[in-house]
Amino acid sequence: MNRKYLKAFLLAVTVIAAFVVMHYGCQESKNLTAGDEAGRVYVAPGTYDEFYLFTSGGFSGHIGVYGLPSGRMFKVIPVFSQDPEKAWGYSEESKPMFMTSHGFIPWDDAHHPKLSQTDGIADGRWIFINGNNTPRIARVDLTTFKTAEIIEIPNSGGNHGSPFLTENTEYVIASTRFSIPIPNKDVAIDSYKENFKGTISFVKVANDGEMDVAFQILVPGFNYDLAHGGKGPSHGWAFFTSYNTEQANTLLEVNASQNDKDFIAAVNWKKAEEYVAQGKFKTFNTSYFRNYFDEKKHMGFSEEKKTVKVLIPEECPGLIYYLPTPKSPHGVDVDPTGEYIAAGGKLASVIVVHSFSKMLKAIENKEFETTIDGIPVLKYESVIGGEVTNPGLGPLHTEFDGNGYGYTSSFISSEIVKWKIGTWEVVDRIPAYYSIGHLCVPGGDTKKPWGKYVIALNKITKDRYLPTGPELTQSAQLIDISGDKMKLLLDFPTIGEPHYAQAIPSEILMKNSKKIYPIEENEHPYGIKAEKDARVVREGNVVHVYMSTIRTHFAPDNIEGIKVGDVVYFHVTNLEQDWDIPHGFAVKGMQNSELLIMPGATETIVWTPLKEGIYPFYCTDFCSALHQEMSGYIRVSPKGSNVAITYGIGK
Ligand code: RUQ
Ligand code: CUA
Repeated sequence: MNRKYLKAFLLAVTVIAAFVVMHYGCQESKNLTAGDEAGRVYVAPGTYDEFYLFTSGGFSGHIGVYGLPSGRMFKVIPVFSQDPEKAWGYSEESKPMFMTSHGFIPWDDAHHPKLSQTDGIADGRWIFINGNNTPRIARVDLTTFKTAEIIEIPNSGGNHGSPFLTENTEYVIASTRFSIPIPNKDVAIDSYKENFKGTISFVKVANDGEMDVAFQILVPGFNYDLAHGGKGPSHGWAFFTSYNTEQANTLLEVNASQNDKDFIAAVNWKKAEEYVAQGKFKTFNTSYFRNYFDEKKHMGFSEEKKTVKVLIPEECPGLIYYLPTPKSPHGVDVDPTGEYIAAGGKLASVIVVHSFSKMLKAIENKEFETTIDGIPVLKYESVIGGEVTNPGLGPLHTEFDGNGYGYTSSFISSEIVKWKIGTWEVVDRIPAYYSIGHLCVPGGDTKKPWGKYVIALNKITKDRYLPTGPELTQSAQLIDISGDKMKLLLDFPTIGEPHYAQAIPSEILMKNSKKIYPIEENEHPYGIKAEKDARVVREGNVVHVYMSTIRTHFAPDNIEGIKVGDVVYFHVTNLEQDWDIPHGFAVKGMQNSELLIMPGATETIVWTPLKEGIYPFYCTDFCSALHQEMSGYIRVSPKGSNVAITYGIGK
């Protein structure tokens, strides 16, 4: 080969290499606009300035939606709690969403919002949240910001350790806060040790979001607290903290704080899938409900399920291991690389960080301390990756910034502590006002955190805000983490008690936000497509009012022939096809909430008039200059009167 050819050859090699690198590089940084068939959006890690923040409402049962960095509230999404503003839990269509095996339950305690993920990165399709009290998981659609599905978790005494996710939203996971007899039965409470058990549940999420309890694992009767799915190398595993390994059933504050170490349960869910496929499960009879909202029919549906697959650890070797963890651990958080599992300890003075690779080695070498109900307990020294030794008092939860640092909330000393992964040294700390519970870094529990901020979610705000009677607001604090030193930027109050929160760049959600429901796609059985179809139909003592709204009138707006004791269904269709033009509907003396009907939707509310007379009704949402004119009258006649049904508008 002469010189000239050699040169040309080398040039060609370089060009090909550059092309390969570029191509590979592109594959690596899938950007915002790319999506797969399931509609998942990939988001390049990078810098974003604006975020949506979703906070749990705790005992309010809602999700709060805020903007970051402004801290301004945009919306309250009713999930487990009735909301008369949106008729959530009052309208006929939404009532099925509250069905459980205990009947209609219009409230729950919502703790942990969790954004759906693809490749371990939040993808903006849905946000899940747990109902802690009557065990449930909800899925909220992030195109409509509306609760789309609620599934009850069977064989559970309370759903706190939930709804954490596996890397591609294969499963939402859940663990029992309280152990109970499984199946539940009437036993003496002090037979706890003999009769009470816990469960860990894996709820399958289909491509369209539909949830289904795939299997459960029966575990010893401890209290299971929080959870996280593995990622990267630990994808395929999920981690659950437990406390009360003493199995106390009274005065837990003393009796459940005896053991020096409790456990993190490490579950190999890929192995669980194999066991299920091999038929190694027991079928338990039970009852639980799945409720979902059909966006075309504009209606919720409820179905009861009667069996669930349960795996027993003793019969499934390799399914689950216990990692000893000091003093009633609370949060369990996996770092972006998937190697480190950080445990909060409500009563601990160190943050214990387990190493996933050491755990695998310890399992391989059978470095077990003992076995509990078929679950090997690994040796503490064999799994420990490091200890952060001065994290303040009562470390609870950790999030990560993607630059090699962890941020831990310490409840008792009321601060956020920043520490370095690997050296475990504390590099910065900032006080929280006061009593911080969870904290949130945008993407801080994913493979590629967006960083920039940490949000402190505080329980107590005494002397921070104007007094509001015996109860003061809870609050969030926005802290800049872009430099070496954390900097407090802003305080803002939150609705309910924020436990956890999740944030996602606004760009991802904004463009998917739904503006209207196309009226031609409205399949509500009592919906109408045009004002001319508005009518009133009597069927015995049931009256159906097919009503329409458009700026600025109802059709019909005069209705006669209703009688005391009738059951009147108002099916109100909003014919508007413009963004942000809902109409409201309220009747004087109706023992119910208003309706707030979105453009193109139909909603139904029931009224049983108790007294004869004239009843005004009106639109509650200031929709145009003639909003005050948007009203009508219903005439109610005595029972047995012969006033015929008549209705109309403009006559
Ligand atoms: S829990 S802090 Cu559900 Cu930590 Cu509230
Ligand atoms: Cu419609 Cu006000």
